[in-house]
Amino acid sequence: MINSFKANKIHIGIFGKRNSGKSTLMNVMLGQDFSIVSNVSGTTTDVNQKAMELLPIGSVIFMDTAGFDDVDELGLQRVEKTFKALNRVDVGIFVCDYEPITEVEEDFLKTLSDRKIPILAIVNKEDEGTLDEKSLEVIKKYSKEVINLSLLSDKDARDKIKQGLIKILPDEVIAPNDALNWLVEENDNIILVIPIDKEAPKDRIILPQVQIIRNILDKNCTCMVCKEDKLERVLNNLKEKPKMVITDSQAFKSVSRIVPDDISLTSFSILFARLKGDFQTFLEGTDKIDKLNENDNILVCESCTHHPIGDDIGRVKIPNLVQKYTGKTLNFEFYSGYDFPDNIKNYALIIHCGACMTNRREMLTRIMKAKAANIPVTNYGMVISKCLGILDRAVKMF
Ligand SMILES: Nc1nc2c(ncn2[C@@H]2O[C@H](COP(=O)(O)OP(=O)(O)OP(=O)(O)O)[C@@H](O)[C@H]2O)c(=O)[nH]1
Ligand code: SF4
Ligand SMILES: [Mg+2]
Repeated sequence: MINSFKANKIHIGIFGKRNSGKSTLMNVMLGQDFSIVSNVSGTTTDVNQKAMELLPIGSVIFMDTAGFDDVDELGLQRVEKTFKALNRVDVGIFVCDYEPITEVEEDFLKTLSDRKIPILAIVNKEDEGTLDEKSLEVIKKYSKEVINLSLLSDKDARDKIKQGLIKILPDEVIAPNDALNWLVEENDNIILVIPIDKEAPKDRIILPQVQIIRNILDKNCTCMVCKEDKLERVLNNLKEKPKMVITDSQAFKSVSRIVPDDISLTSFSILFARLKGDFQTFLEGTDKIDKLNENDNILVCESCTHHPIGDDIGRVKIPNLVQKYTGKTLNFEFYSGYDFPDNIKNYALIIHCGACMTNRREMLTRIMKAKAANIPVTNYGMVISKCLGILDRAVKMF
């Protein structure tokens, strides 16, 4: 399953004139000495690429390239390779320093822009000098975002670049709308379990469930929908084993008893953790529940002011579940709305809602704020599964 993710990695090309700091940037992002860095102009002679999991954005491939201003015969061949790399990139990081922008640099920016490749411009070596206003204007003309920094001395360089990427990545790259990607194949049967209790909205089913049904149909799979008390009957009546069962988190415990171990089982909110946030970050954040201390402060955060399936999941059910699971008394604070609180440093954990009313870019910005403050963050679905002791099963298929 994991291998099939490769084709879908976000390709990030690093471009710039020789010695601007491209390889340094690559190493900063990778957190390791991968590309050779030196003050000799033209050190990188080929396209060096490396895949990584760039939390919270997802799977990416960074591509370090040779400077596009190389001039001798061999240099021109290198430049050709750099230009060829443009065919593979989803987004370009343009690296320059404080020296005035040259014609070659402007031409390259124009090429990226003509090809509709979003540009994040990094004006590097801030420790040594500042770029003139005229050059800055040229860069701004072509770039979606410009960041001044020093890759060598700025400790936050990596986070600043990640934030820049979150801002400029195209919607379809940063927020795929297919929650079932890589999980099902054509003709698979999928069962959805939707409890209709007093909290369910009248005469309709909620947006995340509708979206999953649409995803199932788009994949030419078959979708069966039932309440939890009918699940056993549906399973018994099926001639073919279903590929997966997806349940509302609140029914997870009873559903997990009914669904045999050889059938994948997960919840709507865990599927949405991939679409609206970052699965890995949330999974790591969930670990914090085991390390909570008495009286720790926990922020329960909802992206909108109204929850369509009753207002007590965040305020009552999650706090009760976490306290019962940990056996500790914890202080829960609640926040709902389109903004995110500025001061989060006093929280031991942030538990976020499924974020169905917001987009992934917004969620990633929140995750980055939490990461910058070193606060673990997770979501409702993962917390519920964890506290019910079924998280391992719910995430097994990913
Ligand atoms: N002062 C200063 N020097 C930097 C900074 N970032 C990179 N350098 C230095 O600039 C030089 C070139 O860095 P590289 O990362 O090799 O640059 P490059 O763009 O990959 O160069 P080529 O591969 O030759 O095209 C090295 O000596 C780096 O240490 C910075 O923020 N400040
Ligand atoms: S955005 Fe959050 S709080 Fe609002 S309906 Fe969706 S899951 Fe509930
Ligand atoms: Mg280099």
